Amino acid sequence: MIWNPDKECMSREEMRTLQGKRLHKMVDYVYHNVPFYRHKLQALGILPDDITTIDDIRKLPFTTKQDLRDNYPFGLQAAPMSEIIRVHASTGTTGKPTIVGYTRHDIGVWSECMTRCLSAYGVTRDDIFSVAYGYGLFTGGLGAHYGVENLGAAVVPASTGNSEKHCRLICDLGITGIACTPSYALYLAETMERLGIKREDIHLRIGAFGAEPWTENMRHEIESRLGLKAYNLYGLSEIMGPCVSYECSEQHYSHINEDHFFPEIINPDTLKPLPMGETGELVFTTLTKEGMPLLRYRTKDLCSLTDEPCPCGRTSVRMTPIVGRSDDMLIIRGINVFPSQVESVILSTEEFAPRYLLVVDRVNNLDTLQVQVEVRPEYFRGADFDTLAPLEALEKKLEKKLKSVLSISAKVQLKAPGTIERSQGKSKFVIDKRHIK
Ligand code: DLL
Repeated sequence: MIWNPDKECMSREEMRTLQGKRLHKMVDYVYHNVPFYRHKLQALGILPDDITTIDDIRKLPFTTKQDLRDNYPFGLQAAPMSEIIRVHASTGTTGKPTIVGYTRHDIGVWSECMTRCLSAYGVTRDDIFSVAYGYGLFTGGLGAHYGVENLGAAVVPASTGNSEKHCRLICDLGITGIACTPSYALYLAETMERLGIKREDIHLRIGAFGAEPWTENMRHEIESRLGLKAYNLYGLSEIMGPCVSYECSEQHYSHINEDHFFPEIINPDTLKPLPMGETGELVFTTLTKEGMPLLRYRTKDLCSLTDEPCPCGRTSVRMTPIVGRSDDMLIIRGINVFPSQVESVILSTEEFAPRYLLVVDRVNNLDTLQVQVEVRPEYFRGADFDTLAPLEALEKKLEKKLKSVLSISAKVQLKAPGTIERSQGKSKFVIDKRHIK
């Protein structure tokens, strides 16, 4: 079902007119409420009245994750704190998270956009829908939750962890829909098999999967093991959370809620906009956000856009699946991890040399992270490296620190000085064995 045909099926001209009006309002709003943007616009000699159509967006400056970091925690917030009713956080590149504040209006827009996604997947008021994204600072849990409630289906806030109990509930309550990362869906399938729950015992029919890249092969595997139809759900905290784009029944790319989030594709090196169909970095401008509006935010996600009509009747621009990143961010168990975060933890611990290697793998459908790191020669005494108790304590110390910074567990493997391979050219800090691209 199309939840909001007025917006989802607007003619292209109407949509562009609406986007132009909203962009003008947005630029005026940030000019008067966010000194960071006022200074940037002033430096470019741009006044809000210079922005009248959506094509004028190309005159505006870009915003990066570094800008968010430099203005931590609330520097890019436009609304006064008295208007903020929710705060989420996402991973920063070196430890400081990105903080996003939402006004009541923002939470309303988020719920509406998330409801459009669920509706496109075929969720109805009769469904019992389990949300198994993490609840908390991560936007996945509460973001999906509000959409399900707004649609009128029954939400089961399962969150992550406690997988056995969750599997039993799926079976006992006759849960019909689920939202989680695609890798967690496979893990749940495996848990059910272990518990002896068969496909005939469960009634799942729809899955809303995202927060990490996934392939057609994964889609087929999830669908055949859980007996449901698996749909893509895309989003990012800086722009809103889950709800930015969604697949319809055609499952041919994801419709963008572009009356709220205006997409562009740029060449990440020249920053020049690319035409429809060309792959580059996805950039979003929020058109209606009050809490932390962003102009031309560089997502670092690589994909392309199409405005060809979709047989489903929606007229919105669609994005292809994410084919990679223009930075080195990894997504491990749905959590964003930057090698630079690991590096900053290592460098803040005097026993370690700045020589490390991250090994990411997928074991029984769960992502694993191993951090190999060299111990400084002065801390590395003796020949039999592996059996030295003080080094074990050191290992545990680093694991604890990494867990608190990354929010996921990493297995640390200490290495003797000089044993992590030095490369001739570019240093290789990450080995990703998962083959999900
Ligand atoms: O992952 C929001 C979300 C929650 C989306 C639940 C979908 C479902 P962040 O933690 O800020 O927000 O991470 C955003 O995750 O820039 C992409 O690199 C990646 N990502 C999110 N959805 C998808 C997807 C949430 N469907 C970053 N396919 C984004 C591929 C995705 N990558």
